[in-house]
Amino acid sequence: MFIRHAPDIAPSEITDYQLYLNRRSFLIGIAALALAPTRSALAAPPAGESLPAARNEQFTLKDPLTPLESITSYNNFYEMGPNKDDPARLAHLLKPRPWTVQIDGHVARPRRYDVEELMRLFPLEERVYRLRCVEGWSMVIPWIGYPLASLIKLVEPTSKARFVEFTTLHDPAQFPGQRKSLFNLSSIEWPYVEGLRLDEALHPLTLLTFGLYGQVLPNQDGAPIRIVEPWKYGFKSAKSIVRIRFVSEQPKTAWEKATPKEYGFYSNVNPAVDHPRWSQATERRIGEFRRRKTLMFNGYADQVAALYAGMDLQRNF
Ligand SMILES: Nc1nc2c(c(=O)[nH]1)N[C@H]1C(S)=C(S)[C@@H](COP(=O)(O)O)O[C@H]1N2
Ligand SMILES: [Mo]
Repeated sequence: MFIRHAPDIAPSEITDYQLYLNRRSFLIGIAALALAPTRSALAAPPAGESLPAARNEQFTLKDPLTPLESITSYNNFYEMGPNKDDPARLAHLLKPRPWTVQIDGHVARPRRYDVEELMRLFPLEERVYRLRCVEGWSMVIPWIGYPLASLIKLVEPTSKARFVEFTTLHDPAQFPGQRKSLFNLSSIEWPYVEGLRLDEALHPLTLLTFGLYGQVLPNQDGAPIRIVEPWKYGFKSAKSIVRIRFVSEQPKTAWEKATPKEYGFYSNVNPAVDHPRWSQATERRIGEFRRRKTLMFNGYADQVAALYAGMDLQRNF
C-alpha cells in the first residue's frame, strides 16, 4: 500500500508516513471494535475514526508531510480562541455529528444535506497540499475529500451564480471564541464567512474536505466539513461549514470586514505583495528552522494563474 521507492523521498517523510500508517491501522482496529454496531445512531464526535481514501497522485506533493501532532496542535480557529493552542484545548466542545449543510442561493437544486450523506456522494481522495498561512508559516497536509466542483455540478448553479459563499457554524455554546467577553477582543463578526469566485470554486484543486491523515477531520481542523483552497492564504479555507450559498455579488468575508486594508477578497499566495505589516516573501515550514521562499500561488501557478489573467494582483490582493 505505501510503496514509493523514489530516491527523492526524504527519510523524514518516510518516518512521518510510516508513523501515520502504523497509527492508521491501529485506529482502524479501534474504530471497528468501538463503532461497528451503532454507527448510524452515533451522535458523538467521531474524532480518530478512520476514513479510507485512495491517494490521487496527480494532486500529491512530494514534500515531507507535517506530523499529525503539529497539524492538530498548532491551529488557527478563532471560534475556539485567538491562540494557536486554543483549538486543540477546546476542540472537544464542538459536536460535529449530527450536522447538516444548507446549499442554497442561485441553484436549481437547493437542499439541506446531512454531512454523512454529503461525504458519500462522490469517491473520497487523499491529496497532499501545502497550506500557507498569511502569518508566514506553512504545513504539508494529506487531506481527504472530493472536488467541490462535483457537488457544484450536482446542485446546478443558475446563470445568476457568480460567487460561492461559505458560512461557519455560529454557536457560542460550542465555540467559546464567539462568546462576548473581555477576553474575546477578536475583531471578527460572527459567523465566519468566506467566499470564492465561481470559477475558483470549480477549479479541480478546490477540495471539499472531510478528513486528513486517514481519519475524519479532527475538530480543531474544521470538522466535519471544510474547504481547502491550496493556492490561497489559509484563512480562505473555511472550517466547520453549515452553509454553501451561490450568490451574484462578491461576498463580504469575515477578514475583509475586520481589516480591509490587510485582507482582500482574493488572498492568493503572492510573495511579491506584502501584507501591510510584514513581508510575504518567505515562510517557515512548521517543524523546520530555515525559511523557505514563498512560491507564487503557493506553488500552484501552472494550474491556477490563468484564472487571474489580465488582473492587477497588487490591487486585487
Ligand atoms: N471558521 C474558521 N475557519 C478558518 C479559520 C478560522 O479562524 N475560523 N482560520 C483560517 C486560517 S487563518 C488558517 S491558516 C486555516 C488553518 O487550518 P488548520 O488549523 O487546519 O491548519 O484555517 C482557516 N479557516
Ligand atoms: Mo492563516
